Amino acid sequence: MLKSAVCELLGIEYPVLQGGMAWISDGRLAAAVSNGGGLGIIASGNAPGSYVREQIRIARSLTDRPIGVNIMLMSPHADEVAAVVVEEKVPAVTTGAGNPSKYMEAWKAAGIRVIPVVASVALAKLMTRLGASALIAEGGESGGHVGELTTMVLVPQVCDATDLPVIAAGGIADGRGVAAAFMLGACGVQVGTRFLCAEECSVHENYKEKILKATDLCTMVTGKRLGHPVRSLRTPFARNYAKAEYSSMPDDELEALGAGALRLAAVEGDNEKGCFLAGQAAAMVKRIQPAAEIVRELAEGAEPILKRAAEWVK
Ligand code: TUI
Repeated sequence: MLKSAVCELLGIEYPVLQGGMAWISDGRLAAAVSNGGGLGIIASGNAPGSYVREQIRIARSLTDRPIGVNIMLMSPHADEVAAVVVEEKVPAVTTGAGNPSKYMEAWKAAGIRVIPVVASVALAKLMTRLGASALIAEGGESGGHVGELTTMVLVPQVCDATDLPVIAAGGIADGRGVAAAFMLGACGVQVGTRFLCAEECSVHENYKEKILKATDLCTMVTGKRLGHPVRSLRTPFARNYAKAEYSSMPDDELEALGAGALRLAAVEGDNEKGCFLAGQAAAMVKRIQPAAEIVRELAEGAEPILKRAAEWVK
């Protein structure tokens, strides 16, 4: 059985975390992942504290196992959500799209395991110094907000920069990816895109259908001009946005073009105006299946590969 320090740290069976996907990772999905032996994570996205509290309570009504909350640091409600996780005594918090330094002391004092996403060695070192419990090294193959580096080069460099457990993310959707992440020095994985097609994922059917139909070159990155690059499916919205980005459209108009597009995709399934965030591994998602089965396939799929790896050495 695939076991590592991440299992002990978080009190979970398999070293598999479900990524916090804005508008998508709710209490129901998180509970299903945790019941399957991974760590289910509720995404705060741009939602207010009251939404996050409600989802934590929903998750707790569905599982006794640990769950986590992801705090999107660019959210106008980040301060409020940061307080909610303390009040609700959430065992683990992950952060994304920024530097969580200002919250670290309060979270640690509340006994929360803090696991920031880092996209650079500098942030990995800073988070280690400030008392993070583990780090998520997320490469640009991932969906949503992306950094510059790929998983292949980021993970080993983050492992060299810290003594903390490193969880790899970005481009991992099956046991081969999990095994590769462990080979790079990680001792856990975070997976987002594959959980879009979990039975318990409440995202709109159109979203699931697009993921199932995705092929290798189906994603693209937009938003670099405004400093927030995001990877999404190559849909009419993404193409129009990319065109606008390379036009003389003023920044505020470009910003307005993107507003609300994540909700339109996840909740309304709007094929024209929605922004369908997804990682490059979308093409590797083959079917709708229970979250627990996904967790098990990821972990168990890595086992024979890691065992066989020694055969290469003569
Ligand atoms: O956060 C994510 N993925 C996301 S957040 C999101 S919501 C959103 N909506 C509109 C525009 C942008 C985002 C959708 N997907 N992943 C974690 C992640 N964090 N990836 C990269 C980073 C990151 C990048 C730079 C973390 C820290 C960082 O450093 C900032 C600093 O100040 O040092």
